[in-house]
Amino acid sequence: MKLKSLKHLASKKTLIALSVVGMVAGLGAVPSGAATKTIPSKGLVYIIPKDTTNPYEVIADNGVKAALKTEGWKGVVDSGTVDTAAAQEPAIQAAIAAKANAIVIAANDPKALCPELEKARRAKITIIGFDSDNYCAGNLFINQANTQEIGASEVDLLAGEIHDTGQIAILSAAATATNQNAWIGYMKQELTKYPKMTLVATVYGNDDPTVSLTVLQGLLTQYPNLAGIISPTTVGISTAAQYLSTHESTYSNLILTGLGLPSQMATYTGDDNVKAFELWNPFDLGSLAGWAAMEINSGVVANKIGATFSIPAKGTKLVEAKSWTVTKAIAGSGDPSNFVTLGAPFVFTAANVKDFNF
Ligand code: RAM
Repeated sequence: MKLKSLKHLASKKTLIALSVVGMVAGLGAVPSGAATKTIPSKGLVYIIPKDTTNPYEVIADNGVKAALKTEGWKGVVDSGTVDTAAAQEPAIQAAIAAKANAIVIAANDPKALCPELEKARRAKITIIGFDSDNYCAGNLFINQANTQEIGASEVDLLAGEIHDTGQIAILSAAATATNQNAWIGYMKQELTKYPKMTLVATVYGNDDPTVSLTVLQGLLTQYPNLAGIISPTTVGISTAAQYLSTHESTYSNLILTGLGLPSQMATYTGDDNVKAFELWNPFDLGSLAGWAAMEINSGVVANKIGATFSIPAKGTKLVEAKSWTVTKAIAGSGDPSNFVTLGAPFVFTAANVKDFNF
């Protein structure tokens, strides 16, 4: 498998996240001495992405559904079409009405959904956050990769490409998005290592391609000397890559990086503007969240610090056994959830971007 030859930017870990594509085995840890519990043969999980149209979210949702299907469970995807907390509330209410076993949710706001999620929790629904965390009681967040590492490595990537110098900007998603805001916080921290790089603006495209394009154009007009843009969202980076590729002569000195789907970025990677970007496999993120929903809901694993999820290597496509331990969020991050972290962010370049089908 080609994936195994990829090296992580900083820690040189292999692409574990991608090596578990098609994960079909269960998370099997059982606390020693405890009565063995198993996942019942049916269950219902509401999958609530940031919105139902974002291709990244669709892949992640499919990962959740695939995990659920393995055990005979059903996944219902329900959310709005804009990235707001209000657009997600009806889906939480629907999960309660349907007596779902669990909700797997990518929150558009860290706290605004807590009143509705609290109602769900009181109705004995297991709450699993994925992609973008909620700061609500009883939550377990399935993090795609170490939050600090994601933010810092994007800055390091860009710094290497612009020789640590120049004006830079961030093209983000929704202004309230927990994940983007957490990454941006760590980007700012990392930028203190690069005194000749100046963050001049952060703009928000709401994970809507049209809005992303409008705010990008505003940015380019206002800051004609930008050396780099970091877009920590697949919608933002793909919109920017497309725009810059059609205006390459004007912006040939502008470098774009961030978090992108390799399938959306392949055309642009290696052109004047895009040299490298990062991501993980959103399908695997969804799979892990799906397994967590079933295992926690049925009491196989507890949502407790130190509890371990493991994937026995019994799945036909499982390349590498891996276990995940429940931890706290990074100290000082302000995130009260318990965390399970999927893997590490990976760097895609012209040399490897075509090897990936997501
Ligand atoms: C976008 C979404 C999502 C984020 C990815 C990287 O698709 O904002 O939340 O994780 O980008």
